[in-house]
Amino acid sequence: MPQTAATHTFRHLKTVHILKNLATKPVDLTVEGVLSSERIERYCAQSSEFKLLYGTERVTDDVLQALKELAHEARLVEKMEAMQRGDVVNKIEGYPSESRMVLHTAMRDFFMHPNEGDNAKKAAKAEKKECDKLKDFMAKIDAQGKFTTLIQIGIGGSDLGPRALSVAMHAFRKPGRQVHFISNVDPDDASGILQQIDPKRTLVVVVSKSGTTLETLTNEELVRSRFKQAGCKPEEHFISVTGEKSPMDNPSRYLASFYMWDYIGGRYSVTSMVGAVALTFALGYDQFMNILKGAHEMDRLALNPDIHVNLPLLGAMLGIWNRNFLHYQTVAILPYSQALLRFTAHLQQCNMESNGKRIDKKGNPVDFDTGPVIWGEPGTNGQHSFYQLIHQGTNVVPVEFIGFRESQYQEDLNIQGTTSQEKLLSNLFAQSIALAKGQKNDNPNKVFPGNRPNQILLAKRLDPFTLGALMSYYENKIAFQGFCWNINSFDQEGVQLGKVLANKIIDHFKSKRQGKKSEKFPEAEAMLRHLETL
Ligand code: G6Q
Repeated sequence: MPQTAATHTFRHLKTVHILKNLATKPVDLTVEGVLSSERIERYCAQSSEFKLLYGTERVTDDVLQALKELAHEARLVEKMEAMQRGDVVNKIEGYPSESRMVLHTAMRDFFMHPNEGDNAKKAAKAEKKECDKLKDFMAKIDAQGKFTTLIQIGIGGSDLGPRALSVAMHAFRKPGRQVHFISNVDPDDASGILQQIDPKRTLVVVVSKSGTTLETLTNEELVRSRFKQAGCKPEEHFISVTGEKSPMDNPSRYLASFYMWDYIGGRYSVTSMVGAVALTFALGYDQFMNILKGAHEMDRLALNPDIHVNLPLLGAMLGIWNRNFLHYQTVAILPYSQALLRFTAHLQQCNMESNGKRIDKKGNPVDFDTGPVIWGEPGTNGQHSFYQLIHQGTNVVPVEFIGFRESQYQEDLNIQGTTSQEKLLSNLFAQSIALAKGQKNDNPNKVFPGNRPNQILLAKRLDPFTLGALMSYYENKIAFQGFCWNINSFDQEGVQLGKVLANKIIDHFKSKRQGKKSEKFPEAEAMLRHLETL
């Protein structure tokens, strides 16, 4: 059967065979002279605010050409167009599945480009309405001057992205504004935050697309009860962000409600109201708009057919080379920026929930590797921790470094001839070169094998626009990889089984407390007995 964009099996694509051959003899970066300044100059792509330096990846012109052809053969840009215009791309053909559009890109598209589909335009219009509502609401909050603090309660996609961006933008906060997050159903999470705040001066935004998530509903009740104890009326402090008509869409319980829709996946929701409320409270509306503008610029780039301009596509194909042809199992994302402290955790969800899949879009098991394990921490801290394994361990870990020319606060000091920012960047470049080139030595313990692939994404300064673009770079890169593997990157069935079992165990706890009999669940009962005998 001829391969089409809709039905292709990754392994049967023509270019896959070319790449397989090329992978039998990838360039050896440890050979004297291979990692030259010309190579670093040459293997660099630049667009928007970013440069992607990939001379330290194990690629040659032939590999790049084949990756470009693979992207073309699998019609990746066409699929990105289909996603962004609002085709139903979140589905598994022939089986019950979410069957939804995927329109997070419309959340930052108030410009309505003429070639966009009606669905995308409708979604952008609906979001514009929410943004206008939010702008008015925040103007009132600012005028009142009552609230200095905001707590966001949510989990997964309703926590990780907003938290990562909020931490990343600390340097741009309005004076006196604090933002906290509560996500874990561990009661210590809420207690730890509640100790730090004054309820009278605190807004609480409860974020749940479904309005039914156990952790979020539990934490909401816990925080509501503490607010009541402190003499505050929750309906004067609590805001909800939820799906229209969800159980949380209840005006009597909230000061205000903002909406999101089923076509916004949780992990892709930070530019919707899910992130908007906390980020606008912390940074102001205009800076939140700058995040959206940066994200939008990268979304537009993701539609460019030229792989040297379309950075997310290039990043995606380099990842496919490492994953499917050099067969590496994990990817470390290592930002040389303290502000990106929580960014890798956000990307971990985005990546692993999207591309941790074992069937294709027709429900057939795949016979190739899909999404790698994603992990990481900011440098230079990581250097004093897990870099040992990356340099000399038995597993090769491709690395994606992220760096910025300037610091955010721009408060730096020249100590012994260099600023801290220069020291930070020197470390980044040193790691990249050391991983690629390695080191020969007579003492085996001092041998660095090298050929450890890595790339550097560089920008001038991590401001709201750049952060929006950086986030969108990764979102689009992940989508391209999913398109290439022909898997559905937009559902998350894999988290269901544990959730269902947890609810059964919760019922056990309840029945025991009430002295009632409950459904038999011997494995869980045995575990609970261990708990009781502690
Ligand atoms: C993300 C997932 C998941 C989700 C949370 C919270 O893509 O769907 O992480 O965001 O389970 O869900 P609610 O927003 O519905 O509470």
